[in-house]
Amino acid sequence: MFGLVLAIFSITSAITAKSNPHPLDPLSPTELAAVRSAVLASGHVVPPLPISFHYVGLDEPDKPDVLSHISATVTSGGTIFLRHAFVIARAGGLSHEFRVDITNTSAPFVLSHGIHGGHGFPMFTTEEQVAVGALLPKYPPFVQSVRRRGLAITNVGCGVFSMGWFGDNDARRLAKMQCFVTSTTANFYARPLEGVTLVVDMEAMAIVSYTDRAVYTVPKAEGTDYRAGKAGPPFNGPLPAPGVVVQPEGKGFHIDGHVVRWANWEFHVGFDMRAGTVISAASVHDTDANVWRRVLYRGFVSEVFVPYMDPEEEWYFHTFMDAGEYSLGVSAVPLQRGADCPANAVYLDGYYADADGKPVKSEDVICVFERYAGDVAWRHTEVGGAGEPFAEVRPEVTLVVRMVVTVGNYDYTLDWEFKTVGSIKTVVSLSGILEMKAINYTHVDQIKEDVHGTLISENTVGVYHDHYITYHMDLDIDGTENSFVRNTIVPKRNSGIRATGGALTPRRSYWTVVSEVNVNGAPADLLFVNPSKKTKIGNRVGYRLISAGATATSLLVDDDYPQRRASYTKKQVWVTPYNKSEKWVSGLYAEQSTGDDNLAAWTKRNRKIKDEDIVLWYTVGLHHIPYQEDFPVMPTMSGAFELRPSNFFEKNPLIRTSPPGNSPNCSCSVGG
Ligand SMILES: *[C@@H]1O[C@H](CO)[C@@H](O)[C@H](O)[C@H]1NC(C)=O
Ligand SMILES: *[C@@H]1O[C@H](CO)[C@@H](O)[C@H](O)[C@H]1NC(C)=O
Ligand SMILES: *[C@@H]1O[C@H](CO)[C@@H](O)[C@H](O)[C@H]1NC(C)=O
Ligand SMILES: *[C@@H]1O[C@H](CO)[C@@H](O)[C@H](O)[C@H]1NC(C)=O
Ligand SMILES: [Cu+2]
Repeated sequence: MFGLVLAIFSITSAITAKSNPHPLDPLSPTELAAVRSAVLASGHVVPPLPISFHYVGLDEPDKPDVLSHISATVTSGGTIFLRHAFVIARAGGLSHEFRVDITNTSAPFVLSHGIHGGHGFPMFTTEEQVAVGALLPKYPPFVQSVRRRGLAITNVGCGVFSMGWFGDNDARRLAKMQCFVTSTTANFYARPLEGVTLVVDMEAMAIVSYTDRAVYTVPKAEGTDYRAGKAGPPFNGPLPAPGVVVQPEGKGFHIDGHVVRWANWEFHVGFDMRAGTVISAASVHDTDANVWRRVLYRGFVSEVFVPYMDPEEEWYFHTFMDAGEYSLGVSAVPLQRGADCPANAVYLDGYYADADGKPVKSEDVICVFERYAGDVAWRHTEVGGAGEPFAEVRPEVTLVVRMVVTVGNYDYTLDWEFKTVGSIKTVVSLSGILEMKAINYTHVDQIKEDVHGTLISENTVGVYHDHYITYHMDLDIDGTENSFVRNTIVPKRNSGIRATGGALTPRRSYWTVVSEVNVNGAPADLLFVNPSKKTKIGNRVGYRLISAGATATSLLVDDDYPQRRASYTKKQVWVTPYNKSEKWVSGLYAEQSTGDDNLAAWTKRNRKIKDEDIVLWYTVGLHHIPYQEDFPVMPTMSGAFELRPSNFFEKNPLIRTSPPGNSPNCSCSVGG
């Protein structure tokens, strides 16, 4: 949510050469290095002008080319693709955009160069957040404020808080800084130096304004540290160690480069600095027809918007865009083996560019594992038929691709779960530490005014806030041209169904389904259908969207500034025609954005979405009212949605899954 950066990064020395990458493969360390040298050699930014790289990522080939590659690889070796990168770098107070050809990494060159003329700025770099923090101990008014609170400057640390946009025309790249007492507990978020706010110029690396509005008691350190060995005793009795996973026949999936094959699924796993995990070209095998059928062209988290509900001076601007301001990929952390992922997981690394443009390896940032949680995919026990009673049961085994992103205090676990029934389920789980406000109150009875949160400990308020995790889901249901259909459930009064004899049957009411192409309205199934593909008995081939909790939408007024920047959070579902450059729901330049380049602004063009290549934008939304159990660390809360085949297969595809027969002790399948 904000970056108090204490991380240490390892710079890769080992360079992995790869001869023929998949067109959607993320940039390799060699390619990242080639991008850097091409940009520096281009002459667009002449040394000694300092340049900092804020985004470097794959500029993927056009969709028809990628699709023809994917179908070509099935039969032949596939074509060799031009490899292009997209770069946003800051130099001379400007945001430079480069497109770089890195097909031959020994001879990379800049294809195009431009300067961003609109509102907003690229994501912060880790390095500038560290550098700006180093200014504070040398700033006399701040040293004075720290002393006034009876603290030593060495015991205080500050974080960079994006400051949003509140209608001003200041063209500078600014940020705010707020501070914490970092000594005596690892949980410095619980010990804010409330009342002190600095404004820093990220370009000039200078403090431009300073406020020490009021002194508040710093909450005590006792009881805040959550590290094992610091938090106890007493403890509950030990739980059995997790990760007891028995796979006597080995793993059921294969990873070839970035392509994962498992059960009836095949898909590509990529990594992007801004989005984190990118799932591409997911196809499901139709066993009856013996063909691979496309489902999802590209899916990723496009933005995580987190507005706080405290309008006071130190808090009103806490309206973070974690992807567009802090980078989810850069914030992805090494997964802890056997704890973040089970013992049977396989780990993948990610690579991104640091501020100097050099490749950074992020080790073990993605894990892939088969999950069996003791649940059932389908079952039936037959006792009523002829012959012996019998049971048929198929256990639910799924494949999970996981990343954990720690943006300052918050930890987001982002899962993509593939199911043999043909579903893709997306789960986001929130944990970590609340943003806390220091207050002089120690008991609820002392509070007479709205403190904009819950008193969760003495002198500590957990401030009300929202989380909006918006996914970009370019669905290609059995082909590119899809339509969005709403199967609305309509209650009816029985006024026409008559029994023999002419009188109405005794039923007074029922509900039925009306199909329409419309996004708003009553309870409904939302479907993505391929109008040119029908099942044998004539139903339109489709997938439906199932929300699994976390359906909050924004309650801010339309003309509130954070709401203008994230105006798309008023609706949970948006559908747009595919446009390669519309990836970032909050706009390409989200930091200090004004909302003129977000999803809601694009849709004003009123483009056709019927029988087109369409994209679903889905927001998992949570209103977060803190409770005392959220202190000193938060137990996990989750939100999810699922895309499930709906008249896509001729029948339940699980009929084609065999019972777990090779397990010697299993008696799950008797009879037939
Ligand atoms: C790549 O560039 C290098 C350096 O210019 C050149 O020697 C080499 O032949 C190029 N390779 C290909 C495949 O074009
Ligand atoms: C909070 O308490 C401290 C210590 O008693 C006091 O100095 C300060 O003025 C109080 N702050 C407010 C805003 O009341
Ligand atoms: C694609 O999106 C960009 C950015 O929103 C826009 O400038 C461009 O006009 C769009 N292209 C089409 C064909 O709609
Ligand atoms: C299978 O059954 C045998 C005999 O009852 C037992 O020793 C063994 O532990 C069982 N294996 C599993 C995986 O449950
Ligand atoms: Cu929260």
